[in-house]
Order: sequence, then C-alpha cells, then structure tokens
Amino acid sequence: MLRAIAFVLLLALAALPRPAAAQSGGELVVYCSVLNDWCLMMTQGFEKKTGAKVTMTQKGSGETIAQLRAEAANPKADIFYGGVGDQHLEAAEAGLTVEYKSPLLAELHPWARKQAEDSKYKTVGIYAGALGIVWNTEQLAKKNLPEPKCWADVIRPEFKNEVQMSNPSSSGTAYVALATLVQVMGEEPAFAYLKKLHANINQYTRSGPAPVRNAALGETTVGINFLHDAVAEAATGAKLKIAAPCEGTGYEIGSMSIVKGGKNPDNARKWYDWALTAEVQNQAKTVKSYQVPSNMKASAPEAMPRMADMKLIDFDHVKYSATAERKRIIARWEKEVGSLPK
Ligand code: S7P
Repeated sequence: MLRAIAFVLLLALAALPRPAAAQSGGELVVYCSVLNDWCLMMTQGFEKKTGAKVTMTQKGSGETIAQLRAEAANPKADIFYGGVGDQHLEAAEAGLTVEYKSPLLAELHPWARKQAEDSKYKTVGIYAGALGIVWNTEQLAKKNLPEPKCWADVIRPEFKNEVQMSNPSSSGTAYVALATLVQVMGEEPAFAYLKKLHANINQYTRSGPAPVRNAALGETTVGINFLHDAVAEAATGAKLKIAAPCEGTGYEIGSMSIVKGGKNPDNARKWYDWALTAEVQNQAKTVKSYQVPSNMKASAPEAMPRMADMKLIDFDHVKYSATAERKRIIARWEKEVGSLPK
C-alpha cells in the first residue's frame, strides 16, 4: 500500500512544471549595453528560441566595462552585448573576453568583420552609428538660436550653458566624441575646442544617451550624441532635429563579446550566432533602435539619414581604443578641461 502511495506521489511530482533554468535550455547571463527595450526583446527572444533562462542587466558600455574589470577574478556574465566597440576592443586587450569565430561572420559587412579581425576574434561588430549634434527645435526657437550644424557652432558664445554631453570618464559615447574631435582637428586644436565647449556645457552626464533624453524633455537645448538615439526619441514625438557635423564626424561600431570565465559558454556561443542573424538584427528597429545592422542581409532603418550621406572620418578604432591611448586622452581631458571652473 505504502509503495503504491509513493509511486502515485512520484508521478504527481514528475508532472509538476519545473523552473525554467532546469529545463532543456540552461542559463545565460547577459550584460546588455543597447537601449532597454532592445535588451528586453533580445532576452525574451532567446528564451523563447532556446528555453534558456536569461538574466539580463542593462547599463551603458562605459559602466559595463568597469564592471567586467571589477569581476575579472570571478566573472558573473557570459555575454557583453552591444555598446561602443572601442570598449569591446579594450576588453579584448585586457583579456576579459575570449576568441570565437562565428559561422555567421561571412554574412557581415566588412567593417563588422574588421572589428573581429582587429581583436583577434574576441569581439565582432553588430551595428554602426554616427555621432553628431542634436537639438530641441522648440527651445532653439524660444531662445532665438541658429541651428548648430557644425562643431564650430556648438562653441559659439550664444550657446553658453545650452549644451550637454556625457562624461568621458564614464561614457564610451563621450570618448568617441573626444577621439572624433582629435581626428577631425588634430590634438592641440581639439583640446582648445574642448575648453571652449566646456564653457557652454550645462552638464556632463554619466551615460551616453542621457543628453538626448534631456533634450527631448527640453532640459538642455543641444546634445552631443549618437544620432540614432535622437531619431528614436523623435519617433516618440520629441521635438528634436539632428546634424552630422559639417567638418566631419566619427562613428561607433557597436559590438558583442563572450566573457572569459563565463559559466555558460555553450549558450554564450548560441546567443552570439543568433544575434548575428539578419532575422534578429532586423528586429532592432521594431523597438526604435535605429543603428545600421552588421548583417548584410538585414535592412538599414529607413527612419535614419544614411551614413553614406554624412561626412564621416576614417576613424582609427585600433589606435583610439588602445588602453594606453584612451587613458592618456581621458586623463588630459580631466586635467585640462573637466577640472576647469564653470
Ligand atoms: O543606442 C544606445 C547606445 O547609444 O548606447 C550604447 C552604449 O551603451 C553607450 O555607452 P555609454 O553610456 O558608456 O556612452 C551605444 O553603443 C548605443 O548606440
């Protein structure tokens, strides 16, 4: 009798739903550095496709690289998804990520494959996006200011306290801005420019996309940002306009890397291959992320001005993402610009 009861109990237990992690798909920990809606869509998509339980944390790439460095002795993440590519190259150089040659590499644009080659396959490009100037049209009209379409416009005295950018010490976007100005103007003129710009800055934000959000709210008139983030805000009704600066501008190659010592390497490789497919990359624009996708079969978002129509510099990502160069430029900015009184 007792045996029969135990047998029935066992059958009942077997029929109970098991927690997701114990299901076929295992687990995956993702540090995600694109906008939150895109991170959530990717998390849910991967869980649905594989049955894996994904734990996702969203942070800008500047904060994520700091976290990966802090966790190097005991890594918690499996995938560093999205964020400024220079920081993925920096992670590769610091030995925080591992080599992986995805079979999808052949489907990618040359700039995305170059990112992989430059890092000895420790990262790969997943999108590209240009840096530029964003402004709130209502604030600009109210203050009777001209449209700032060139870098030279942003330092005009009438823009005093009207401009916002992120802080190069915490934000990958801001570092792209510094490296861009150095490459457009030469280092000495760029630092002279940054000192003048400092006088017009109302706030250096911690994360890259923040100035766009603040411009959308009318809390700053002008922002220095990746242009796709501004187009995303404009798509929700914000009164924003953008310009790719007339003197020339830089761009990011948003990237993805597998974290060294992550606990779920098989799922990390599955995510990596899946995230490089055209099908997955095409979904970014459905949640208003308008970067140019790296898979050649994916379509560029129609909402964005074409990068081919902008005056883009031949950005030297290898030189400017090298840790020594990056540290030197940021330290110079902190000493000569960030510490200046306002
Ligand atoms: O679209 C979001 C975006 O601007 O954020 C990424 C990145 O996490 C920005 O990092 P920081 O906050 O450190 O500047 C960009 O790659 C991406 O284009």
